[in-house]
Amino acid sequence: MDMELWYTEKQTPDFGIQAKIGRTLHHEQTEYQSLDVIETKQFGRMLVLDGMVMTTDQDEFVYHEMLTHVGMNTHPNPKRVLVIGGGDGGVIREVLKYPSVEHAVLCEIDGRVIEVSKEYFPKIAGALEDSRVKIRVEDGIKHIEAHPNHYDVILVDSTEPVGPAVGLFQKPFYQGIFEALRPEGIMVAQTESPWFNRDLIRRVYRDISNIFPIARLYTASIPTYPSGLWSFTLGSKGRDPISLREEDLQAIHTKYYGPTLHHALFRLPKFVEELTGKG
Ligand code: AAT
Repeated sequence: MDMELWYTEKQTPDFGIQAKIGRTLHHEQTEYQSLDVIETKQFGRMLVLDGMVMTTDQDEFVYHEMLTHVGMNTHPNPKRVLVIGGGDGGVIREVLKYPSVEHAVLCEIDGRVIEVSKEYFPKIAGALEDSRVKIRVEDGIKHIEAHPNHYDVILVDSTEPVGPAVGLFQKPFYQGIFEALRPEGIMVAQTESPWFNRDLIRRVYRDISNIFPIARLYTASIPTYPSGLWSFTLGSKGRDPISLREEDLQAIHTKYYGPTLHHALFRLPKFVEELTGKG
């Protein structure tokens, strides 16, 4: 009889997902978290931090494109871009698709995530070798404080709000991001599941709309993340992503994001729109 091995993530105390797995390719306890790379039959290699799915070979494109392109396309001329977290390099790969980008800084607290991703996820982490990329292994909160009026776009690709990522979901951090952005600056943060993290989304949306003149919430379908529906919160000092014309949007090679989707994104399902206080 063939042995079947299954990975389970308890996404809430009462609900989870399972994936049939092959080999475990890597396991270690870093200074910050446990780090695993496992082979799944359905989604290919999977990066797991503290028992939570961070990315998989098959569906990574959705998350990385959607965290990146809405903000990058809304900014008229993004030259300096900062990614906080995101040690796998997926968001950096998407950022580098814009010819205007001169510097793409990756600020990841755990250097081991970067090294292990380079080894096991070459299609995701390969972009980290590009000469426009600068890697800083440090806390995103400290990096933001040290760079006032410096960046055009800041993308927050963080773990769930536990351990070192707790501060990345709090108002002083968003205020710091506002100050680290130049005029016309835009931020986008991953903000968890509209099913399981409703209070968090409501609070982050309120904080960002109190700091930035424009705040927008949008979602994407990511099968390996809790509930499969994921949210992103955008803050802008300048342009509103809703008011872009189709000709303002750049032709970027993507698999999920595109100009038609860009405009549809802000028509939210009612139970999600409610979280913005406008539903
Ligand atoms: N690209 C998708 C993968 C991630 S990884 C998020 C990264 O944020 C982790 O590598 C973690 O080490 C890093 N991180 C956590 N706290 C900080 C901090 N304070 N400063 C810098 N980096 C930090 C995200 C997936 C999210 C969704 C999963 N369900």
